[in-house]
Amino acid sequence: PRQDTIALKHGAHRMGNRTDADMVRWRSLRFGQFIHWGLYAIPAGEWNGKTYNGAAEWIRSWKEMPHKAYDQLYRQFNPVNFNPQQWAAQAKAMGAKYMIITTKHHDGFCLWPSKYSKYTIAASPWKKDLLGPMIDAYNKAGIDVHLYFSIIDWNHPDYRASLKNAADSAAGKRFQVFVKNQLAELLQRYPTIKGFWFDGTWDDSWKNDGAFSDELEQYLQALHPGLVMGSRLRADEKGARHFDSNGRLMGDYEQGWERKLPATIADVHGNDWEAVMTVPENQWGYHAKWMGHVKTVNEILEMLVKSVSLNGNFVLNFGPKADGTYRAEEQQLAAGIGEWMKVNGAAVYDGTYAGFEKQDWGYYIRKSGTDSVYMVVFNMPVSGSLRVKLPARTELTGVSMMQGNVALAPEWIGRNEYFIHLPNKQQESPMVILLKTVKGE
Ligand code: FHN
Repeated sequence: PRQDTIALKHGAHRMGNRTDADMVRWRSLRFGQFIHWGLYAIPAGEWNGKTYNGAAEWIRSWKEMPHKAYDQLYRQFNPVNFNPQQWAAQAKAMGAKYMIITTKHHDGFCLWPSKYSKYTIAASPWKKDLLGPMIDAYNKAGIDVHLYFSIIDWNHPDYRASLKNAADSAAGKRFQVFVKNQLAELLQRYPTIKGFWFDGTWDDSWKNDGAFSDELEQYLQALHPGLVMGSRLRADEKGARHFDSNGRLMGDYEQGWERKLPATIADVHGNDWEAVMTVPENQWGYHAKWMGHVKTVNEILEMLVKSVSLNGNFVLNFGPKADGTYRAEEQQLAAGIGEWMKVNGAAVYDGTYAGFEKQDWGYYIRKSGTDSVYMVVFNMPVSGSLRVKLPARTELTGVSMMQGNVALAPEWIGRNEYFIHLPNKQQESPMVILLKTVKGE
């Protein structure tokens, strides 16, 4: 093992990935749904007749939107069409195995009736808890739930981006107690949750107190053993985030892949990781007018498959409307992804890096710990012949198409290389071919 050069008290505490059952489960799920839902769904990217192109959930920070006006929106939040069973059924049909919900975004509004804040769902016309019914419905559908929690809190009087004097430091200490209380409250109220998804940890006040985030991580683990928490929570004592000052990952998985994916397996350094993706370019909360490119089913599937082929999880974001329903584009996308997953999902769940030489037609995914390797074809060659190059001392013992379970006869073309000639070169969605291999002498 590599020697650390810098002595750290609050750096990484573990070498390599977690191997316990909770983490093995998280890793096997591979496909998640992200939900950004909160007061920002009311203005939906528009204020006073003007459309704001930035992320809808950031509208409070738009100079033309007065904070006072935003902070009154809770008086209108009344999702009368919220149907948690329908939400969970849509996610399940899409093939998602876990879900991450914004309990509190940067605006500070809580979707649960927190006893530590007045700025919660309890004060809205809806009055009742939103998180509890949502978590129950998802769990009943067999979907794990993780809780998104923003450290940045635009509503809390004690939140400071930086601590400039003694009064700020005192406020900062009170704020830390508040954060700890809210997180313990969430664990106590919703004991089935599998992890926290922290965000808004980039301000100096947070980065410069590595001891606190370290202690917080350990505190939460002790309250709820097995909890999965990514690398956004902590900073080391030198202010390094995600990776400590020795380059070691802090937290259970690398959480820096936002709206981007690693290019090759070398980019993930053997760590667990997760990517989170928006449907348009950069909208998380509901925006009434999506501008620019909107990702298609096949584009999303390629990102999912690529992530799994590089040992990662992929999480697709949804931004429900203020009334509790989903926009048509998101419903159609979820249904389209689900159609493909129904036939081909076996290639995704419990998938890992295959260790085969990458080919231009697409991605290999190995079913964890087995000799089954899936080829997921996104770029069909004009020839219709897919080249497969096996690692040394590996033999191909079976080739079949997932759709219809049709056996195919590979052509040996020399050394460890084969062609798989496809009967039908047309494809409207990614084709999956299952290879059975054995290790020879
Ligand atoms: O500022 C937020 C943003 O609104 C959104 O929640 C994303 C999700 O990963 N996180 C932050 C930006 O990194």
